[in-house]
Amino acid sequence: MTKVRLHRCSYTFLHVDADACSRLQKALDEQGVDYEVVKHGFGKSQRSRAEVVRLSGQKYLPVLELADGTVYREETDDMVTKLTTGQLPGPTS
Ligand SMILES: N[C@@H](CCC(=O)N[C@@H](CS)C(=O)NCC(=O)O)C(=O)O
Repeated sequence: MTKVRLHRCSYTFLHVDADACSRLQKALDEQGVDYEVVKHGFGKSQRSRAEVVRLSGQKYLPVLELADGTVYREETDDMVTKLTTGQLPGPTS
């Protein structure tokens, strides 16, 4: 098992709920999950998000890599709901 990895956009100075990555990061903090941040540029193209596409099959962030290596991406509000209700598809520690 490894630490959870939060793949998020590089706009880490945005702490507003309009920002999807910030919403999930805030929820991880509130749940006390130990995670590391992996930043990706705010690219709009498939090419500039090649690493995200390779990992998750699509280009949007945030993406979570859970402690068992499971890669998880859905609409952010669904990710937050599953995190807070213990329904993530893998462990957080
Ligand atoms: N509706 C999506 C929006 C996700 C989203 O827009 N994420 C931003 C980063 S915070 C992104 O990846 N933007 C890249 C783009 O719009 O091409 C969600 O709630 O997950």
